[in-house]
Amino acid sequence: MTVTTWTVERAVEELRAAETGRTARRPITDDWPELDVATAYQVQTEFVAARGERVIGVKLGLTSHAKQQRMGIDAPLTGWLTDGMVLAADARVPVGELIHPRVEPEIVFTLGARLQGPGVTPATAMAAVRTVSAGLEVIDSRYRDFRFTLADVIADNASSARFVVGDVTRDPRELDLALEACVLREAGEVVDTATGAAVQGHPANALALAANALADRGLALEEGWLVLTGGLTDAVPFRPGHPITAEFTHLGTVTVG
Ligand code: 0L1
Ligand code: MG
Repeated sequence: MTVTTWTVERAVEELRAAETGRTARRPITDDWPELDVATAYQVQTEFVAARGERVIGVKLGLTSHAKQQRMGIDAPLTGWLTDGMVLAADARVPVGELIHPRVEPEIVFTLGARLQGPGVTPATAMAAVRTVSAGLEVIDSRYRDFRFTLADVIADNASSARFVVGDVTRDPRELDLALEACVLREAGEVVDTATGAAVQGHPANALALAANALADRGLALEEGWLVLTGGLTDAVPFRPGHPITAEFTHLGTVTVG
């Protein structure tokens, strides 16, 4: 009989192998059912560190009802953004480096001040925001068929892969981000619509949530960082030759092709 011991290091190796080998695996919790949320965040930190890239921000995942329902998980989570994940505007999705990418529209904050919980409110969160932009996130679960538990997806850095931020920057105090509308198109056809209210009622709530969740681990959001507040709609499977475009009311249009 072979007894396999699971550790944070082992989980990181398995996820890294799936990512670099472009081979989706079964959920880690199938083999390590004891993996809890706190340990999963340790895996996440080490998994991201293994990329050898610079952390430039934070993403929230599963902040909208549409995404929670689709993934069968009713709790938001955070992940790390690195400089290696950035795509230029109108960039091609690097399908040769990914497993099964999906694309989702995001409202993106750039922070003008450090934001540290606990006790961050939506108002104090927004006071730390320098600008708001539109974005598209390319997610790519390292798990087969995007099937996972909350602990699995936390360990997998919230399915992070790539993202693009639009070149329109606005002062968020000039806009009602709950009412900011987004039309998502695939190859020109409308596939979904949403407003910023889909993100926890208002993206400011997601930002406060991120600051307070990081504080539980002794961490903070740093000045200059980007925060992807979570997909407004469900993510659309990316098909080469079918560009995905998010058109926002005031934040401009972002495309990946
Ligand atoms: O950005 C996201 O909302 C992704 C969170 C992880 C769940 C998923 O893979 O959709
Ligand atoms: Mg997202």
